[in-house]
Amino acid sequence: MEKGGPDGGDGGLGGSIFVKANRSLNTLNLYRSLRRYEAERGGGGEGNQRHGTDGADIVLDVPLGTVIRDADSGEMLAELMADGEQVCVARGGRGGLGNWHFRSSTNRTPMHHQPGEPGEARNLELELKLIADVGLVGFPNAGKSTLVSRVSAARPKIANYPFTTLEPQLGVVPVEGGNSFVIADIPGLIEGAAGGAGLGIQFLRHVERTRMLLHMVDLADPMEEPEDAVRVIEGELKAFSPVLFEKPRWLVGNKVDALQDEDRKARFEALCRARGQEPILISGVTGEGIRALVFKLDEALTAIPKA
Ligand SMILES: Nc1nc2c(ncn2[C@@H]2O[C@H](COP(=O)(O)OP(=O)(O)OP(=O)(O)O)[C@@H](O)[C@H]2O)c(=O)[nH]1
Ligand SMILES: [Mg+2]
Repeated sequence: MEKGGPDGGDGGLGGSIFVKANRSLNTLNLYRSLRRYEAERGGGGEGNQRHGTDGADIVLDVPLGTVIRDADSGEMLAELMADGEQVCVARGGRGGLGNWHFRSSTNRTPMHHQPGEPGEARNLELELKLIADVGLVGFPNAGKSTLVSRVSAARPKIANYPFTTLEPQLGVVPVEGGNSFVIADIPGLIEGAAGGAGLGIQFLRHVERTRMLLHMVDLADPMEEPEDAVRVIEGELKAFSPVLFEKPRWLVGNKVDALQDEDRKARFEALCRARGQEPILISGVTGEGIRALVFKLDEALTAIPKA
């Protein structure tokens, strides 16, 4: 300052990084490609007592159900469950104090300043746990995605070969009368999935918190016996988690429009009855039995508390 001391203003705050739950998202795909985020630096203080501008924050939107961990320590930082919920994952640095800051009645020409402090930097791991009410399990090609496309607005890929579904997908199922519930389509399981066969069972963690499971059994496949479908899938569920295995689970016989062999259907019905379950027979293609299934699910869900 002319005829005075230094007049440097304080530096601005560095921007912080937040992670925020946004209900309109349903994947973390964005973070597969863009992996590094840096919030804006705080502006430097300037002469004439000018305060530096604060750096802008960054908000990373993620779907509900995202679990955030420190990738280095493994510590869980947050689990974002509600729309708009957010957590600061890296705090911006503090701006430095300019020499103007240190003026006083006894020191009108302060020559010192205090440097700012760097912001936090950390490696994060984001994991999406879908929060669905109903999870679909079954062999590949059983018709899981077809059912989801039939009962919800979700449009999972459907094709006549195994492992069409490579990523879990959610659908919201409207129920007549105004209710709705969320169904989760996951990749098919095969024998040995727990040991890594096929796509493995890592996708089962996406249905860990569902309230119940539907196990789709293809009744039209001449190569597939309903007894095997039940035994194999149950084995894999058990290997993955006893909690998952204990969830309410209904067998659903699919493709009744294309039965090759009535006997297979009869054996499926017997299997259901032996478990104390009323047989559920549907066709994802013609829609047979689906309205009734949605009603039954809605009714059952009202009696099962949310996880
Ligand atoms: N005839 C008949 N075909 C069906 C029915 N449901 C599904 N399909 C057919 O079965 C094939 C597999 O259907 P998807 O819905 O992709 O099966 P998925 O269980 O999701 O299979 P993955 O994703 O590979 O595990 C497709 O060709 C469907 O058109 C049905 O009710 N009747
Ligand atoms: Mg599928």
